[in-house]
Amino acid sequence: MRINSKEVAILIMFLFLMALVVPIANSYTPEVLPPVTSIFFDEYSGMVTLIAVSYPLTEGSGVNATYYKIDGGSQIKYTEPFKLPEGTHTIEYWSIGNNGKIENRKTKTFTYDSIPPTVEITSPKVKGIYIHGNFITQRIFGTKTLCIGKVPIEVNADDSDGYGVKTVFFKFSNGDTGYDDNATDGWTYNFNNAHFGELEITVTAMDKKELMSEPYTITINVYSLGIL
Ligand SMILES: [Ca+2]
Repeated sequence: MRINSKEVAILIMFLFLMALVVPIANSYTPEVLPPVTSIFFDEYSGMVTLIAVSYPLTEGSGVNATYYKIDGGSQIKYTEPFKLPEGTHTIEYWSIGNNGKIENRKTKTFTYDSIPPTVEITSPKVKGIYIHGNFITQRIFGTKTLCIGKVPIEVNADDSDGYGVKTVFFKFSNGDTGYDDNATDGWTYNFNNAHFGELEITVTAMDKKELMSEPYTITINVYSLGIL
């Protein structure tokens, strides 16, 4: 059989193309791929869901098992969504395919906060005497805090290891209200209106998940023209 130069050229071209195509085709062999695991966190219920998928979907070898660790603890086999403990935690998670391939471990940190903050009034102090907002002394007689002039209120608000306090609300028995949403100088409010006699002050704190504290109330005596 005679082979002319044109046929040789076609043959060389064919071999060249095969050399290119065959390795590409081989690199798509499904068995070499580990599964891919995704993590989902619901901040309201605190539930963590892991979903593992093997690729390619049409010829997937299937997922053998998914595992996770919370805060570097013991390895747990994932069987159903689980609840994150209160506070901030890091989850390490990975899956193993039926092909024996192990996914590289991934980590993700979440905070679960279901506990409202706590709040208390630290100033004016119980039985303190204040003039124009300055603490003067403790009362010896009488049981009630006395403020002559404005009433500077300081509050201690704490959200433990939750999302943190967002706003502190102030409510007064004369109908006044106020709030502080900037903690850089503490949680404070100045009552600076005209008032004579008993005044009930109620504070509540809201965390960044909008959970509200129990109210904290004190009753003081105020004599203020509302000008100082
Ligand atoms: Ca909280």
